Amino acid sequence: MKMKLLIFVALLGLSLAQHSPHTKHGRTSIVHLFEWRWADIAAECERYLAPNGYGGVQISPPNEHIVVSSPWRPWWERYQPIGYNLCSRSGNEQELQDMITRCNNVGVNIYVDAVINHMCGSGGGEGHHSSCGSYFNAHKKDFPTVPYSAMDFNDGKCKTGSGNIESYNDINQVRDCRLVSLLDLALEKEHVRAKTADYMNKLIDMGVAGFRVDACKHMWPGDMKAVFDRMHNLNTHWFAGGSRPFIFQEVIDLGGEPIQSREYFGLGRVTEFKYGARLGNIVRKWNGEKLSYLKNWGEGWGFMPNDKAVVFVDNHDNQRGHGAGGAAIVTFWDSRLYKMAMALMLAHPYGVTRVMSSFRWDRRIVNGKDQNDWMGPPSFSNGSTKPVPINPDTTCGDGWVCEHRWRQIRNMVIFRNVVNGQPFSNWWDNQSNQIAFGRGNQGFLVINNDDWNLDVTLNTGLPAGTYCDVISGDKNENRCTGKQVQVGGDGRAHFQISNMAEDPFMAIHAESKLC
Ligand code: QV4
Ligand code: CA
Repeated sequence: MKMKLLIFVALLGLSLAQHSPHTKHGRTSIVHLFEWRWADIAAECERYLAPNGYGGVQISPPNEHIVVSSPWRPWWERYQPIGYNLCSRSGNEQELQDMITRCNNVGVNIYVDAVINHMCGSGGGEGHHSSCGSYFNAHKKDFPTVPYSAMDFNDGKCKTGSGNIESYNDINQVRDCRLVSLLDLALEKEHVRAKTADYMNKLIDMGVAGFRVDACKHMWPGDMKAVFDRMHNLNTHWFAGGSRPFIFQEVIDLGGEPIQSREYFGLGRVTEFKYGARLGNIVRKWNGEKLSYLKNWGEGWGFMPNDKAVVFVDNHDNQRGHGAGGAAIVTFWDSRLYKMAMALMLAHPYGVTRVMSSFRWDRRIVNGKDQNDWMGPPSFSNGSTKPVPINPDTTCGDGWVCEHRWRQIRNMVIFRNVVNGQPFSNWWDNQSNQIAFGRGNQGFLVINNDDWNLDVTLNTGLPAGTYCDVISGDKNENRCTGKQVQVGGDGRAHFQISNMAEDPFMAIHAESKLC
């Protein structure tokens, strides 16, 4: 009996471990540096992410991928692996290792986007048009650098006429057929399990802290478990002995499909796509939604359990109409609402938060569809990705948006670190689109998304003092560069926010208090 209990506790500990991002120094958020080169990420860890409290970086897939020339070098070519050599549009293996080392040395974790459901599209052709020039033959399903051959794919199991997923209502086809023609790996096979696990282990040994696992809806949880159970513990040069890799699984579950997020909770965290879709509707005030409805935001909205969720306002897919969420999703293109949504997410205790960092493209929406949703990162004419130049005012140049450097977003990332572990508290709303809430006695956020001014005295829960609003400015040498807030001995403070303000919200926290 006792033995059984011990085994149960051990198993629970083992699986729960893959839910921790292992972020250091009280840092809580991850940033997705979409399509950045390894050399730029290494520099960004040292010069910006560590000093500003970012806990980790989600990187684009580092493995060898197909090179697509029609359309010209789309961003999505990296979701078509042709092998596991660590040589991609972002750089080679040596640059990858240098980035992992330098980021780890300043306490910023690296999470790899692992594409293990499939290889390239069935129409990917034959030849050396891959990021390191390795030969492959999509028609014969021959990927010699792994190696994979025809018998490593699911085609025999898929029962649809096209060989592609035709209905998301049929669990078997979602998992055994091809997602948009991508050659579907047979993860039930020992050889495929061994090769995918070797790939992940190589990265773990290099020092990564975990994985964003692509297309998990399209893999059987049992097969994934077999792969993940082979994962090494994290490299003890940077992580405590016995640390399991952080796993967060891309499953798009907006409800209404037979495959549900909860099937994956045992393996790690899961992306909560309802979060950004609902939040977009709220800040846009669509369908009669209002900020006051956020009072029970989180599990109260039917989202997955807090300790299973990775949350985000937008991701690299739905910011351009791929994946899920549709037009409700707010992105850097709607910067005013975007900053507001990001502040809400970062102030609210629910989930592990991921910040999106994008590149600009020639967005051209015709009948609701972006004609240029394929466009790749800022590149030279030969297709190689441009470096990220930093302007004197700390913004990024050459088409890199760097949302993570926007003052309002960066300061809310710091806010989240300061209030970490504190309860959701002191909620106030006007039954419309003016709301406020705090996090214990450490931080307080006020938002006005109504079409009239906000003018109200609220209980902040904070100790008496003068605080800098970290949305309109910073605390700099014990002075505020933006607005100030006076909190009285009773914890109350007066707030005024114009509905015309570019940023109609304010945030104060323990570390923005003047001495
Ligand atoms: C096209 C047709 C197919 C046709 C095929 C014929 O669409 O119907 O059979 O040609 O050859 C690209 C193209 C796509 C093309 C396909 C294969 O866009 O038109 O098929 O390549 O050549 C990204 C992009 C996809 C892209 C893919 C591979 O979003 O457009 O496909 O990369 O390059 C679902 C999933 C979810 C997924 C989401 C987008 O459940 O898992 O869709 N999200 C993840 C990633 C995403 C990535 C993939 C999965 C695939 O976040 O970025 O897709 O790795 O909801
Ligand atoms: Ca599959």
